[in-house]
Amino acid sequence: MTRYPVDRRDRESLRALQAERLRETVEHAYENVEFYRAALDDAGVSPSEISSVDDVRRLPMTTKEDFRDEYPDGLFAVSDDEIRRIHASSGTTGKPKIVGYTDDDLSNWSEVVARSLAASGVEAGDTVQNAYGYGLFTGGLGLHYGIEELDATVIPIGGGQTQRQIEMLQDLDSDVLSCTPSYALYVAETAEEMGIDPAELALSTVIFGAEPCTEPMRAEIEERLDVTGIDIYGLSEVIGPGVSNECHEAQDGLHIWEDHFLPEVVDPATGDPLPEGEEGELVLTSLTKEAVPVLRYRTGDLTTLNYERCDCGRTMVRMDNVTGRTDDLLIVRGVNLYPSEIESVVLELDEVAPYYRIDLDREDELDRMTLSVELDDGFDGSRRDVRESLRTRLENVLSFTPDELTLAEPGTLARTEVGKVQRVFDNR
Ligand code: DLL
Repeated sequence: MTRYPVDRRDRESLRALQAERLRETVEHAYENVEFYRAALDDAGVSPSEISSVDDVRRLPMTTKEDFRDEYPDGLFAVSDDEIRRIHASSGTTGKPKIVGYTDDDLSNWSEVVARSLAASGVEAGDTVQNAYGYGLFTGGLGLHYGIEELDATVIPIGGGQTQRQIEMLQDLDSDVLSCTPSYALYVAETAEEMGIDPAELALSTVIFGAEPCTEPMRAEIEERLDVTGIDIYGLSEVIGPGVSNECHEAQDGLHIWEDHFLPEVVDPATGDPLPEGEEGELVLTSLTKEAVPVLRYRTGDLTTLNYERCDCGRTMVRMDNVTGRTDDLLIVRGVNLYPSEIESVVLELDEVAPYYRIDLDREDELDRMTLSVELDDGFDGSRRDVRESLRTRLENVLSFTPDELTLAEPGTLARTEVGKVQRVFDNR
């Protein structure tokens, strides 16, 4: 009997637990973090007034800038000697966001990751090859301890060394690979180059996260590696991987582990909560965190919430998979575009490989976009036709045509072996 069975608890008792934990979290933050005390005082909210889940709406919001302003540990709520581990998320600019964990935080984290793995279909005794980066990034160690918590076997290989990675997959018959979606594709591609059919590997599941993955990209991973592709979501400021996870039974949205994280979806422009089912920015409040509690953290990730009962039996709310962030929005000559929308259009075409890049420049005060798309291995058709159908599709679906459309030879666009993939280069 697994220690992580499907959680079917009724929502009423879940909400009661959330209300109790919300109040404790607000009290803890108020008493121990100057930043929160000032913010709550400004908002005129006393922790003792928090009595229901809906009271979360009265709390002030926390942003990425707050983490940066309070660098390194201004948001810590416990003394240094209670901090057992530090992680950091590296932004592209400025100081990283530093987060800390107490003993209890680490065990809660392992538990939510173990739950995520169980929801992914991983069982005790399975072998999981963990190809997320180890180190300050939360992916490596976050997955690692969750795998052990589930009584599965972890291969802590980390990112990179792709040929060795594939030999391990082969020699140790790994059942599960955990890595970014772009790296999963790179593993498939490298295996093919080594003369190994990736579909012949023992792998049954890829648990991908840390980056957006559109449905055509998931389909590509599932087909080439002959696996079930499962999406895991999380962010350092809230804990790391394991905030939410898809279930393998339905693969229809990611269950948020609501006994630890309270979600809301808000209008990114106004911060106002949106009704269920409307897309907006995900805002998370931690319910059990000790070292770095977060109140209404604005994740920047776009999603929707769905409270309908899932086919798998789990009662916890589902979020849509995140394919965009508020700050991903590209405004090109007045047209609003998300890179994921471009990706979906590009990947629908059989003639192209799942590699592309978007370069934005400004020339004579005008925006200029170059879209580079890689041709599929073995392509021998007409480039003109491919270019034509890409242009037509982009125009029909997004009402947008790039200024330049480059078809790159198979294998020539940069691959990411370690860390997160970058596909947009905005030089404006
Ligand atoms: O990426 C934690 C993680 C590690 C999640 C391994 C899943 C697997 P950060 O480096 O702090 O933490 O980056 C968090 O990455 O706000 C999202 O924008 C993005 N992200 C994370 N998971 C997903 C996902 C880790 N499944 C930021 N789909 C988040 C889309 C994701 N985007």
